[in-house]
Order: sequence, then structure tokens, then C-alpha cells
Amino acid sequence: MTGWSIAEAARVLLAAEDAGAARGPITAEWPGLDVRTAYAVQDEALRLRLARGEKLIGIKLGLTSRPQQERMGVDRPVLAWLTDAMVLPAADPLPRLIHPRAEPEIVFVLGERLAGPGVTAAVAMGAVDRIHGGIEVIDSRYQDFRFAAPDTIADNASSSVFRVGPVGVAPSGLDLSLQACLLEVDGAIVDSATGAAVLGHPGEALALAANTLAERGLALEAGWIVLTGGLTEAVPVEAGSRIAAHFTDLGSVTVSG
Ligand code: 0L1
Ligand code: MG
Repeated sequence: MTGWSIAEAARVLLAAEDAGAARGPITAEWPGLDVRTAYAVQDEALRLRLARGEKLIGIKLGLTSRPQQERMGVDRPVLAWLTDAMVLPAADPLPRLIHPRAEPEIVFVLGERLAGPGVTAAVAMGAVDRIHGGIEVIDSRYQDFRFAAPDTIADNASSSVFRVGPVGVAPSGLDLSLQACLLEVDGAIVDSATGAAVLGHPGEALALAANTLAERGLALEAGWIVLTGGLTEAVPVEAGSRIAAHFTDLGSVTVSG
């Protein structure tokens, strides 16, 4: 008997987020926390978020690039919920966070509902209304970002806040695998990638989200925002620093620490 339950884990992780206080990994105390149970924790935390007035506005994928999967020792991406409280309004600085890291992402806004199973990348792209550049700021509730895969799934995949850039492009005529992104920190380019870093094409990530949600009897809804996963490794956001992501066709997005 460990004293842990799905409800307790959700409560503890939301409390850590609200307090801005990191803790040790839950799997150290609850080794029975597997991936399936971790998603139940994530769902319970979403229920608590909605009960306090937040609105579900979409979903994110994390660990969609091979280097990130190898670093985490997982062979498939993770999913997590996005609520309106996670949107970082234009020009607002970051709120107080534990140890924020920023990563550039290709972001979809869905024009149609998308339900698996059997969704291909081509079908998935047919449900996309607009494509944006974005920056996700992740902020694990675990000390030093040290955790096992079930820990971060339970922690809503380190979700914190995100900003969607102002330039929205229709999918037709855009090869997202070739969409390039430069990541700038305080005026210096520190990393770069193309959309191919995300499972070969971000449409694959969208299809995977639809097919994975279908296993839980869920679907992606029209109007939802979908963050498709970091194109590069996430970079720490220091107080006073400025992170910018510059995309070939999707404009630029900036976040200030
Ligand atoms: O958005 C992400 O890539 C987060 C994935 C969860 C693991 C991590 O915090 O690095
Ligand atoms: Mg991300």
C-alpha cells in the first residue's frame, strides 16, 4: 500500500504547479504508475482544471522527435491536454514558473473533427484549417526535469504555457517536412530544424494523436489547437532573456522570460 491513487496523483501534481514547487518523481514512491494509469491521472487533472473554470482547447504531442524519444527512453510520443489557461497572450512575459524551457513547434488549428482509428497523415492534414508557428514553454513539476515516462504523462507532459504566432497559413501548397525553423536566444541562433524532425512530417503527429485518442474513445474536435511537438530540444528560459522562433513561411514567435 503506497497511499497513492489516480486522484491523489492528479491533486499533488496540480498543487505543485499552482505553488511553483518541484517535487520528486511519483514513480519513486508509486512504482505501479504505468503509462495507462498515468493517462488516467492526466484525465483526472483535466477534470479538476475544467471544474475550476478552464476550457479544453486542444491537445499537444510531446517527444515527437527521435532525439527526444531516445533521451527519455520511450519509443512513442506522449499526448497531453491544452486549456485556455495555458495560452500566453501576445506580449505578456512568462508567469512565474519553476524552471521553464522553450521549444519551437508547428501548430495546427483544426477546421474539422478528426477521429481515428486508421487516420493517415494525408487524411489528418485534410482536417487542418490553419498552420502556425508557435513556442511551447514546458515546466516539469519534477526536480531537474528528472522523471520516467509515466511521471511526465501524469504531469500533462510538462505543459505550462504556449504562444501561437500571428501568421496562419492554409495547408495547401506547403510542404511541412521542409518548413525550416531557427531558434534564437538573446540574439544568437542556437539551434535549427525542419518539420521533418517531427515524425518525418507534423501531419504524422496529428494522425497519431487521432489514432491514439481513438483507443480511449476520444477524438480531436473542430477548432482545437494541436501542438505537434518540439522541433528542437527545449532551451532554458532565463529571467530577462528573449527566445524567438523564426519559420520559413509561418512568421516569427517570441517569448520573454
Ligand atoms: O512538449 C514536450 O515535448 C514535453 C514532453 C514531456 C517530456 C519533457 O518534459 O521533456
Ligand atoms: Mg512541446
